Amino acid sequence: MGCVGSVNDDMRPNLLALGWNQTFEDAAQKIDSSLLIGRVSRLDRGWSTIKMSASPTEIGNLRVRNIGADVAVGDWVAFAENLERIDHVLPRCSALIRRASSDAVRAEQHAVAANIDTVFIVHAATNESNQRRVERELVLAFDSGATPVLVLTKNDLQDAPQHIAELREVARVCGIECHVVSGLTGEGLDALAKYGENHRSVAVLGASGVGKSTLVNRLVGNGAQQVGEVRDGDQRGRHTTVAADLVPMPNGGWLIDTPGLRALNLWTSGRGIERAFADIFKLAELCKFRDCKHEDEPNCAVRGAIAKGEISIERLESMKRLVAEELALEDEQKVRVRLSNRKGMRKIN
Ligand SMILES: Nc1nc2c(ncn2[C@@H]2O[C@H](COP(=O)(O)OP(=O)(O)OP(=O)(O)O)[C@@H](O)[C@H]2O)c(=O)[nH]1
Ligand SMILES: [Mg+2]
Ligand SMILES: [Zn+2]
Repeated sequence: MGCVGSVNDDMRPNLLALGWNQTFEDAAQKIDSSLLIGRVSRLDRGWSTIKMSASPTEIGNLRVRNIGADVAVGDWVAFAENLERIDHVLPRCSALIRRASSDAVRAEQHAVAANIDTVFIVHAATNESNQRRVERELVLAFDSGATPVLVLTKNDLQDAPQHIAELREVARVCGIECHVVSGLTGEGLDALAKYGENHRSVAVLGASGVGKSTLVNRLVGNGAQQVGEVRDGDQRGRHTTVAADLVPMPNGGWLIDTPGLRALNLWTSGRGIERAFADIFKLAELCKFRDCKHEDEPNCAVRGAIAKGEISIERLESMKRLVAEELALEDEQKVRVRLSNRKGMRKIN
C-alpha cells in the first residue's frame, strides 16, 4: 500500500528526492521523452505550481497552465518546455478522493491529494473532536490506498483523557497507529516525522481548526503555513488554509497540508468501510443469517455485542449511514452512465 516503490539505478536520479519510484519511471518511459517531469505542489485558478529538480539537491518551482488536465496536489505530470500546458498526468499509486458536490446531477470527484503513503487523520485531543467524523475520514483514507494514522493533537490542553481513550480504541479496532501529540510543545512529533523517511509523502486531513497547519509548520521547521485562531464558543476553525500545499520535511519527506473541509462526502470505494469498521464486519460473520441487517434478526452477533456494551449503537448506525451513502452514489453513477450512453446512441443515429 502507499507509494513507496522500488528504487533502481536506471531511474531519473534528480526526481528521487521528490518521491519518484520505479512504477512512475515505467509509466514515464511510455511518454514523449522530450517532455519535462515534475510533481504538483499547489493549484491556483488554472495554474499548477510544479516542483522539479535539475540535480538531487536543488528543487525549484515552475508554473504551468493545467488546461483540461485533471490534476491534484502530489501528482506527477509531464509538460513541454514552453510550460504552456500539462500533457500527461502519470497514473496515481494512491489518491484521497471526496465527492465535490452533493448535487446529484453534477456530482463530481475531487482529489484532495495524490501519490501519498500515509494519511494523518488529525483531531484535537479535546472534547470538540468527534468519533463519527473520524470514522468517515478513515473510510476515505483506507480507500485512498495509503495507510491512515490517527493523530490527536493539542494534548498540551490536557482536558479530555476519556475522549483520547475512546479515539485510541477506534484506531485499535481497525488496526492503525494512533499518536497523541502537541503542535504547541512539540510533544510526540518525532514519531510523526518518521512517516516522511525515504522521501515518503503524507497527507494531513482534518476539520478546520484542529491544528493541521500548526503540525505541518512544526514538522517542516518553519512558519510557512498560515495558522488561524479558533472561535471562542465552539472551537471551530476559520478555514485558514484555503488550498492544499506540498511542503518538504527536513528528513526528505513531503507533507500535504489541506484545507479543513466542512463536508467530507464519500466518493466510492473499495473496501474502506469494511476496514474502518473491521470490528463490526468481523462480528457479522457470526450472525445467524448471511444477509443479517443487524436490526431485529435472531442470533445477531452485532446486536449481541451492542447489548453487552462492546460496541455502541451509534457506531453501528454510523456504519449504516456510510454504507447507504455509498450505495446511493453507486446508483447515481449507474443512472449517469445510462444517460451518457443514450446521448452517444443519439449521435450514432
Ligand atoms: N494549545 C494548542 N493549540 C493549538 C495546537 N495546534 C494548533 N493550535 C491552535 O489551534 C488554532 C488552529 O490551528 P491551525 O493549525 O490553523 O488549524 P488548521 O487545522 O490548519 O485549520 P484550517 O487551516 O482552518 O483547516 C490556532 O489558534 C493554533 O494556534 C496545539 O497543539 N495546542
Ligand atoms: Mg490550516
Ligand atoms: Zn447481525
